[in-house]
Amino acid sequence: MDSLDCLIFDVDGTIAETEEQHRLAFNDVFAANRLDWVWDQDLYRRLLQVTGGRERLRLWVETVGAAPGDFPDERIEALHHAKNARLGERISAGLCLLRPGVARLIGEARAAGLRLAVATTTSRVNIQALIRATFGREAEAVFDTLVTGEDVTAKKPHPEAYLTVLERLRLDPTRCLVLEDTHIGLTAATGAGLATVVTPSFYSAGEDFAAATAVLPDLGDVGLADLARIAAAARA
Ligand code: XBP
Repeated sequence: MDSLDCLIFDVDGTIAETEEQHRLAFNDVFAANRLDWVWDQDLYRRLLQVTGGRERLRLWVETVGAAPGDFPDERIEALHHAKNARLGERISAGLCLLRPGVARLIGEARAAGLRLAVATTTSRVNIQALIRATFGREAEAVFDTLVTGEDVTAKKPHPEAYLTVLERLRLDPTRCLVLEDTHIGLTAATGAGLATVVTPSFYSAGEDFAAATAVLPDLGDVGLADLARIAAAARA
């Protein structure tokens, strides 16, 4: 394709509305561990300002003023691991559907010879579970590279995840387009010099997307040619 070599997808909120399932999985694990914590949607929206489930949990423990020593790193790690296992069950049960247009665009991009990448701060097992449940294939077979939370030292809004995609696939940033859903993700992508289309999600609606190349309600009516035009206009 003339103006595009690669589409780079964020995961949570962009490929699918997964954040609500993350929230419910956290709550399941809190209850199973007799922790008197319930994250409602308003609270979770605020907690999402910290990317990474482990980091979010650590911030929460500090916020509630838990006794020092009650939550060493190993306990946070165990809770986070249990949350991802619970999330995996929810995803396998079909509770996370792809957002409109995502599967079609991925197919169109592949057919046109574009490369496909993921840049996410979520754990690798989560994207693997999501792609298995929704595409019936392994994530590594759908995307040319997956940069996940385990692959970076600085999570979004730091641009490292996007810079790592560019480096791994040896891409020219001006010939790529990012699909994101949050202000934090947009900051990470633009920080790497990438044009970005934002499709706001349940938890990010109303955030500041002024830095986006385009803001669209979803990808349902968007073809690859539309994305190529958006990328070309960003370069002009
Ligand atoms: C969104 C996130 C993630 C998930 C939690 O990432 O902030 O941290 O909420 O995932 P992105 P983990 O939008 O970059 O996909 O618990 O696996 O860290």
